[in-house]
Amino acid sequence: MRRVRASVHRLSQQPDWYKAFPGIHWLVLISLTFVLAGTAPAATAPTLSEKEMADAEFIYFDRCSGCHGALRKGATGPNIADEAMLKKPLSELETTIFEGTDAGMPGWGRTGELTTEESALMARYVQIPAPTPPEMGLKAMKATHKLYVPVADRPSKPQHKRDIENYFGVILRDVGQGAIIDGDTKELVSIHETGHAVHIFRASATGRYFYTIGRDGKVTLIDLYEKKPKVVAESRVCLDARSIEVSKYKGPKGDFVDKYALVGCYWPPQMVVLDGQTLEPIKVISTRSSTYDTNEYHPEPRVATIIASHHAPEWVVAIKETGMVWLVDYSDLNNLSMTQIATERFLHDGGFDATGRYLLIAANMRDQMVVVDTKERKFVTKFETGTKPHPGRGANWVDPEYGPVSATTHLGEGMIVVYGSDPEGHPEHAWKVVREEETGGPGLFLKTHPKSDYIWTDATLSKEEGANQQICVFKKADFAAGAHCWQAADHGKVVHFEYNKAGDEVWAAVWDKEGELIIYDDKTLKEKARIKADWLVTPTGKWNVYNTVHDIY
Ligand code: DHE
Repeated sequence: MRRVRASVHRLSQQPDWYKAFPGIHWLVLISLTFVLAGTAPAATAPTLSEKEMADAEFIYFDRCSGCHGALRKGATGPNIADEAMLKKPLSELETTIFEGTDAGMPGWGRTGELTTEESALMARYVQIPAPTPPEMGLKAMKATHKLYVPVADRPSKPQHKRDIENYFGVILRDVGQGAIIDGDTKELVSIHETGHAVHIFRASATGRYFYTIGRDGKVTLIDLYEKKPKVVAESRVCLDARSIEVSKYKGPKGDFVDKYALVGCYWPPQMVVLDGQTLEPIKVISTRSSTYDTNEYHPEPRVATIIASHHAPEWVVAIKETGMVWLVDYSDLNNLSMTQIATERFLHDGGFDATGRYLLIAANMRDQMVVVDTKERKFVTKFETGTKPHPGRGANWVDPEYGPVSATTHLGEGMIVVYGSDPEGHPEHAWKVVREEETGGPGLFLKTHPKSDYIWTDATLSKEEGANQQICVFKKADFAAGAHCWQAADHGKVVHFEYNKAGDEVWAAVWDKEGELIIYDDKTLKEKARIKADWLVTPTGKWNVYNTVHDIY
């Protein structure tokens, strides 16, 4: 078996945001001053050269801050502030960083992403105080805004014969690019520069555009009407980001379809409203606030999943560290109103039930799923599943015994947990765990389709040799029979699934420098096609336009 090669992204190729915000560099000096002035928390705090500090800061932003937070206060990963890390021997920290943990932390050295020297550097880095990254306000965001094609100059209908609704947007993670593939012909249609370690695509409510968000906060708007899809606008609105969503509401309170986009930042802790057609940044909403339970101020509440309500002109926004779900009303941005719903910490990813009314979000550090009613606009309940639930958008189907159900996989254990999600028709099972079965190992995503007989699960985080290259499916009609698994690849890690528009094909990615997309027939589970190409570098997430517009999962 081949091992995952070192990430394509080298330290010498720092992303634009790193160069564009020289404030990052003063952090180096401040941190060094702390250490040299002897104000570091203990005499044993290591010292780092300016270069080591710059390298470590970059690696931390790139690989660690997503789980541990820019200020290292913890979320999906534990608090790794310097005070606690100084109590641990350097050798133990090095091993953890290199090998990973059973709780779901990747072995950065084991998987080839960090060298032994880089793992050792990061062990020393976490023993010194966390530098605070700079802020970013509207003026700085507007300076990055580029409108390549004004709305009036865009075509009024598709300039090609392809079926846009069966386009797939595919993340090419380590090269910061997004590919668009024709789901009918499996041809590459276009490739776009979408930002450092680009995270997700979302289709606009009309399906005409794809929006992408890079981890560096770069947003792109890709027009699918063009003969070859074209980036018509871009902006950079955060230093660290994961989520984006559009406004979808059309109703008595107005027509907001594709009027706005909302970007959720990890740093600075804020969300940013942009014009949905031009990506001009309009409004910054800070998330600095207090935790739902202890009511203590948190300096870094990050924006996790965002999903547009179908019932009101609102975005449902998960505020990770405070455990609050904010309903952000976009109908009057000057007189902004928000409803803040107390749920559970630390919120991460989620999606709707089959009716589009209830939002199910993982509070993964509390091993719980929380349920929010977007029609009544209130908290419903929360319940335990397994170790660190991670549903992605989730999966909804009708169980022969329990009626409509939804499910999640887990970062911390190889288990799929199924719960009732039909409080009207099957109140006795609603929001209660009704089934659980072993998967191929700790995983990230599951997916199904209303027309499918199966639920697909990955085991991307499994540490067992080869297990992270497996796919396991469960039969809806006979779930208790357990998983049917097979080896889908002999290199890299298999991750994330998406259906085609017709709902009869499933696409999975082989996450590797020499990446692949495997396409299965959903009825026979047989491989139909395998896309291999030199442009297919580290593919991960993938989104079909039709399914994304209609919240089908
Ligand atoms: Fe993701 C969704 C955050 C690592 C692939 N990821 C999300 C969302 C958040 C998030 C908040 C929900 C967005 C939304 O709904 O608007 N992801 C994070 C992290 O903080 C984390 C754990 C660590 C990090 O440093 O970024 C992380 N994510 C990863 C990966 O390593 C993955 C597997 C590969 C990659 O490309 O980076 C990855 N995340 C995804 C995918 C989705 C996602 C494919 C969307 C799932 C969907 O079906 O819509």
